[in-house]
Amino acid sequence: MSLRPTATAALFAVTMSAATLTPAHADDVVLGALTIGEPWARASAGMAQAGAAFMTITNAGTTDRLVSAAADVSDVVELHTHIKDGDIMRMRKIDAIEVPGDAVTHLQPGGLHIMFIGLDEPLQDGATFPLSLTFETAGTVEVTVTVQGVAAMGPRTEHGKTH
Ligand SMILES: [Cu+2]
Repeated sequence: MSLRPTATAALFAVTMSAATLTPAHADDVVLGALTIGEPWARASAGMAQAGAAFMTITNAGTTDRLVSAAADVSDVVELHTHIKDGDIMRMRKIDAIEVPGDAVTHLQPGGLHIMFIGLDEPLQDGATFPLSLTFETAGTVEVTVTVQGVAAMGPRTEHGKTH
């Protein structure tokens, strides 16, 4: 049995997934081979000093890296991931978020995210703010983050507690 048809089919499947998993929305932002979909943040709970933004990044080209993010909502903006430390998921600052080619990278609660530390004021449900994203290859683009409810996407991560 030849491996070739299988490999070809797998490659096709991966390519198709990048094109079909994330339907285009009116507010998607395209930057070269990248499509940034539905950037959102969770509203601050009480006096939380930190917040996070999430989105999908669909890459129809070759592997790229998100190397920095900037916004005016906090003292510091960092790229974060979660690592498992025993039974506890902890956040960790990383230098870049890898965005593989022909794939969709999800920034989501409990995983990769953009972290806002030292919020100027609480993120209010329904508010929007500009977020600048800089990719190693594709360059810089500004997206609009929409703040959703405190419980959006489930209560899985509690940023205030893990920092
Ligand atoms: Cu974080």
